[in-house]
Amino acid sequence: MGTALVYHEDMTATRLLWDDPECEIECPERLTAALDGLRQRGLEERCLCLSACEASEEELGLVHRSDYDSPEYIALVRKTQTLDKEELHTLSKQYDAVYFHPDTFHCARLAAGATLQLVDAVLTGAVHNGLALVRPPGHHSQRAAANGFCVFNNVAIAAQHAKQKYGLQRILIVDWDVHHGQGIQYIFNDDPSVLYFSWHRYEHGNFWPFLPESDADAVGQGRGQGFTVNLPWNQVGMGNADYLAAFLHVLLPLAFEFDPELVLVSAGFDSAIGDPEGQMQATPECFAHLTQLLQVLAGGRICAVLEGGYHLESLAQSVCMMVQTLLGDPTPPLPGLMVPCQSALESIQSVRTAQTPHWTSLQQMTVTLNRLDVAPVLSTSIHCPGGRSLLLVGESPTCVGAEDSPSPLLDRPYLRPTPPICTAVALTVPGAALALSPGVLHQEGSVSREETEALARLHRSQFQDEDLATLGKILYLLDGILDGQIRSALATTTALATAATLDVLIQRCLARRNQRLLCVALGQLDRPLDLADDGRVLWLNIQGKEAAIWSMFHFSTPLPQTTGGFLSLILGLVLPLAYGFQPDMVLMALGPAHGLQNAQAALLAAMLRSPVGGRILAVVEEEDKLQLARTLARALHGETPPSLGPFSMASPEEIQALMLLKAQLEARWKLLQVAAPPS
Ligand code: Q9C
Ligand code: ZN
Repeated sequence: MGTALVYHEDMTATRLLWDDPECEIECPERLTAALDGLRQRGLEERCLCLSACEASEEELGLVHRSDYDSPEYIALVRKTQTLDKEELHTLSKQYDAVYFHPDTFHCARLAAGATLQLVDAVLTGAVHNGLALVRPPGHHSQRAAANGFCVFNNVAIAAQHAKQKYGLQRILIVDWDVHHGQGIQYIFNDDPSVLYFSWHRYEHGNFWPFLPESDADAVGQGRGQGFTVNLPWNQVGMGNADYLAAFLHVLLPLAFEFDPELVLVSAGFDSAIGDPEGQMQATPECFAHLTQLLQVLAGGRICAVLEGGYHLESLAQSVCMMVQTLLGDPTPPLPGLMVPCQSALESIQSVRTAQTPHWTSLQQMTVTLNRLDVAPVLSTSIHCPGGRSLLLVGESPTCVGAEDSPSPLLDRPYLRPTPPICTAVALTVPGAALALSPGVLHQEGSVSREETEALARLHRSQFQDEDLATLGKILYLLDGILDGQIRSALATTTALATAATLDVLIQRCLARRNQRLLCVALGQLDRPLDLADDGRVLWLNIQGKEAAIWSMFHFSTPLPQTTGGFLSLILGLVLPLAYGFQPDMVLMALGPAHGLQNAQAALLAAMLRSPVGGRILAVVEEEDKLQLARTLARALHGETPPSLGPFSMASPEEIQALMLLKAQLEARWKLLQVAAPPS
């Protein structure tokens, strides 16, 4: 099971035959640049490469079927094969931002066919996921019209195919191209089986294709209401924090509630830095993170299909980022301050408001908002480790346009050799034969007895002899992660030793000059008494009934009992904090009475991997059934976590606790915001 890459060289054939500044950016080099990038980084050879075949006219007809009023669109495109240059030019001018070439029909059929092959490969289980590298793109194409360089709507055809041939009932389309895929929106406007999400440069309607239906208040029609989700960007210069905020606060809550069986990505990279069309600022690494966040959905069944992307270097790097993430490589760190801009927050707020009538996960948040007595913010000037400048309350930055040359941001050597990717497991349970997945290894090494004892001295009373042996093994795992020898690890501890173990691990991390450590402690694990509050450790305890806040770095929150509440906790609190803090590693400890179900623990671990590049050490008490350890080890290793079960709405108490905490922490952790502060 791996990643498919679907391509055919013939798709480089179509090109612009006359002068047209608007269309010249859609050039054959887009495909060769992307493919060269994949080859140079050794990514192509790690994929299952499939050679694209043309879609049949019957398959194209899944979307481009004729009706009584309009002439046959497919026949019209077929005819372009025989037209001369002048006739092609004349026909092209009848559409908005389109050019035809004698090879257009062949290329467009290959593009649609490649997309169908990818969906077949994923839905038959031949691969986990994949990318179709295609030209021409598809998302602007409409039932009987070419538009915006698009001839046939590759992704829409694939969605219809998945419904018809495989009986799928819920398909999510994520369109991260910088333009609105209005073609996809029209095709599924009244269809509740396809959830279409698009963000796009909009500038209050002043950017192509200048449509009112690209705004946030277009939500679909009839039974399809709420299944079109538009997030219009009203300024250029949106960056990594803005894109992440959109995923955490808009797309993912709805996607979890929708519970798709397949995710199709209209993967346009004109939303990346350097692109002349988009003028945005998101760096290529951002697409690794967006991809990994989607991997928890639909059992990891992701089919990405190239749409736009016109800065060749930025396009190639972004494609590589996506493919290496599909292959399971850890996410690289995201550069930049994790602070969404004012305009992005306004857009996020407007789409959440427009979608609230249609989504329980958004309704639960507004129920208590009005009744919330927001306590005064603790402090607005917090020491910031690592010398990064801090923004104070109310200071959301405004977005800036792309610099003339994005090269400083494209030149970073973020394609380091990939460290060995493995998850190590150390178990205290004697003889526990834990059937592990490939790539998950049993680890028997240990830090020396002397060193372990020295580290444990402060907590000596709490360590029995056998606990010390366990501690030595766990410290060995921790060192392995810090040294980059292993990616993530799981260890079991004996009863009562978890809290003391956690203390020692924290001290060890700090002593090893870790810049920042995120501790997620579940259950009855008290905050270590000597825990420094200098911003190097972010301590989040999930337990009990009440939220408590000691500082901007130390706080606790109850464990929600509903799936809705649990998802809000992860998407609305834990991940924004983790992305804002940018830790070097995560310690995740499941202590006494943690109350987490296996699927919840797995989802938490799986999603924490993204902000920390996979560097997680999980510690579990051995009383927990071994099934928990197994599920957790798999999630740490990158397998898609099991489903949480049916969506249940959060209780008012759960939301109240979450909102209170968020309201106080927002001053320091700007990614928590879901609305723009009053300006
Ligand atoms: N400067 C795709 O990315 N021209 N199509 C807009 C605004 C049309 C984009 C002009 C852009 C079409 C697939
Ligand atoms: Zn585009």
